[in-house]
Amino acid sequence: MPATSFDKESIKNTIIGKVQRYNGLTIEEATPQQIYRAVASTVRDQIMQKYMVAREDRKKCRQKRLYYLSVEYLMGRSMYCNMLNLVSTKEYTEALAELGIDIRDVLKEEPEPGLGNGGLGRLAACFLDSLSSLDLPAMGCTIRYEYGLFRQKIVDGQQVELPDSWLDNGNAWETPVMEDTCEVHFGGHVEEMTVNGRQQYITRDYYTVEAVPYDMPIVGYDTTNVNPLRMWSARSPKKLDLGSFGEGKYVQASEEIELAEAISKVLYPEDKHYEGKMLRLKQHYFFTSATLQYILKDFKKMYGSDLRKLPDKVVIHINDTHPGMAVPELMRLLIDQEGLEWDEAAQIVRRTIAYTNHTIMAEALEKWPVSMVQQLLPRIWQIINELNRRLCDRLWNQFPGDWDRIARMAIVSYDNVHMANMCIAMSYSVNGVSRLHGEILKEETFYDYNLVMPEKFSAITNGITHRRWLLSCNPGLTGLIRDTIGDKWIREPELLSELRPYADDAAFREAFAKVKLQNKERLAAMLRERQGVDVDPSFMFDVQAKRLHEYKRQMLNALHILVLYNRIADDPNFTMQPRVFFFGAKASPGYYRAKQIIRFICAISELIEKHPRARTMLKVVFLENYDVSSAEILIPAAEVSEQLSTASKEASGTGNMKFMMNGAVTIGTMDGANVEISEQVGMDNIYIFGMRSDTVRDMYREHSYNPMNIFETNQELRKAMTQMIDGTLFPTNGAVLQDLYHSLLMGEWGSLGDNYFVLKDFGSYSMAQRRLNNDYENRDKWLKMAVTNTAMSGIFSSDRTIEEYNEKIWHLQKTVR
Ligand code: 26Q
Repeated sequence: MPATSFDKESIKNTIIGKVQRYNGLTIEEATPQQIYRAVASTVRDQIMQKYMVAREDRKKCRQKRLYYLSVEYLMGRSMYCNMLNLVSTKEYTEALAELGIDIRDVLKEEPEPGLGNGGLGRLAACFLDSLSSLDLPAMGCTIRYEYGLFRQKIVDGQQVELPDSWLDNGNAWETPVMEDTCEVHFGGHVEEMTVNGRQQYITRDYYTVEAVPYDMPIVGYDTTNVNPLRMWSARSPKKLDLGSFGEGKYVQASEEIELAEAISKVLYPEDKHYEGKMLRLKQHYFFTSATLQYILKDFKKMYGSDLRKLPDKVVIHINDTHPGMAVPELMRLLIDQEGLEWDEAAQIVRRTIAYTNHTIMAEALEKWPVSMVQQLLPRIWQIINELNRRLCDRLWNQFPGDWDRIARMAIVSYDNVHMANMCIAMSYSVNGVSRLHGEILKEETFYDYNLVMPEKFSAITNGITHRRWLLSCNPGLTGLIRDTIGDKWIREPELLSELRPYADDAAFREAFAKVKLQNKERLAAMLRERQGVDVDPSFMFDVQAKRLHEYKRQMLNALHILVLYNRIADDPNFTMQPRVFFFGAKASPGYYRAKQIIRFICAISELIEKHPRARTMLKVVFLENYDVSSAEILIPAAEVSEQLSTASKEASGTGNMKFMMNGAVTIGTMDGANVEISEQVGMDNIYIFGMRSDTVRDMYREHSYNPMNIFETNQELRKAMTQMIDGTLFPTNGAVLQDLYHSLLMGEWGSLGDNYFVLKDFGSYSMAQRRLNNDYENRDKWLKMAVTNTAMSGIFSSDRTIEEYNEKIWHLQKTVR
């Protein structure tokens, strides 16, 4: 094995040399960005050595390979995790220190690739880390958006969106792979003809977009295994020629180029809200087609031209339905390019593709207007139509006359292509992301499919990489755990449970509390620097950080804070544990109500600041631009984790796991993975409140819920809600939150309002908060709970998740060397 770990001296010399060669400068003269680039390049050299070994291993072992397709990969910064996985953090930290550089200043220079919205994208990133660390052969595939998720600023208590141009200084980790550039075709029309007795389909008058791949190496923890993340960038095949300039066609030519390149320009900021936008469909097909072309090319190079062996050597996993065009695209390539018959091709597809569902929210289930698919992808449309015809034939035989059922299960119905139905019908595995979510998929969302093909359905609970979400982001706690139980848990995170007995060890608890306090101070310093806000680290730190959505119920939290404020303001004798409530949340720019909720939170924050006594016990901080990097500071500082989704709505949640692992205690509903968290820690170490998911589903079915009944009986809640519109929060304009207020009390389409049961669950939430507040006063009791949470979090490592996917779905062999 080649020497891949650098010692301190060689790291120092390499960095000095690179700054000299790249910039012609000494270390003292170089800017922080120049130093960052030199260090990144040094780390990359080390990874590239391993990458070469990994590619040789792959050629030798000829194992099956996983392609994980996702329109989002929320990677976060790479430098520190790469050092960690190279087991070189100490060497780099010391080498830089000897050059007079604080490693933290270097790390800050890295722009964060925010190529995702939230949970689904971050899950894909955790999966890559675990795949590499577990020596499994895989390639991540996505779009190389020039602009990631918008950067958020709060101006006058409102969200303002700014573009995220993360590529301005280049991306230190990627390499273009020009030789794998391929063409993706759009539009045109299909001509049918018979050639040598076989029906052929040729598309004419299409336009071409080139797909250029950029690979980012993902190194595993203490292994030579490196897997690429392949990011496809769109490029026009047209080059600006000066001739056309003279003919006055310059503008037209440059417009065409821009249209092609628009495909990978920007990530859509909508999370769980479907809109049939042409450009989005182009994005999805663009990266899926490029990926599939590459998969077949690589397969043929490695294993020859017998594509019937594809399912033995390739598994294509689609992260939700967004890459679902992989189904008809693989059919197209197998039939039109490789000359297979329909049935053969369909069988290969059904043995190669696996699908994960991430949401049951009806408005997020992807469907595309037939007219759009027809126009943009005429051959793909033919294939989808034929898939649908054959599926409906089969269903008709099985359920003669049952039109309703067939319409629910059809790929094409009511002039739309239903992506989930296509993915279920044409894949060999459909999985949910927590036990509860898996059950709901079978019992409700995909009830009919589960009846017909129950063997496909499973549930695999999500996970998070403990390397980023504990080792890297919480060095204090990592050090304490190492000193206490050694470091076997780093490879086998479930061994964190060896910490459990230490919950009863007073000295350990104090050490644990000391680490938490340091992390709170670190967060306080960041807030002072970034937002000019002062928080007192002796307050309890309570955090709700996730995308802004009505179903996640930031409203429940906000209304409760307003109730606490009123208790203080109305009763001079009222006291409580001083607490800071942190919110981190981006709202989709077009989601009016979500933006109103941000205004509500910011207005409560101001109201409290104006009250001299409330201010001594209560504070609300809206953390701007919540992203992976700020999560890495925020989560280790949290003592309370707010997981408030309406039961049945949050498929899993993964933030809940990150908080737990870092010793925060959860207050939450029995939803998604909260259910399994409560089983791990036991009901004494979590605050569960609210309706259970079966009750929620019954209430929806019965249309019987009327929030007005609660509004009329709960005085505290009524007062807080009234303050939304009576000028308390917005003295000059009482109407600001009118719509939000009304949404809680008045409904539309058969609902009587409050679609997510905020009022219904308020009483139970408020009681749970009361218990939590009292328990926090008992320091020993609280710390025992916190320690227990960290100790029982090992099962939520994405290493466990990936092992489960591999056992149940992928069946990959670990690389041996
Ligand atoms: C699709 C088509 C058109 C427009 C938008 C979309 C779209 C985009 C993003 C639909 C859904 C998403 C994102 C979904 C998501 O992040 N789901 C979360 O996935 C996590 C990982 O499994 C779970 O933990 C969360 O519970 C779930 O909400």
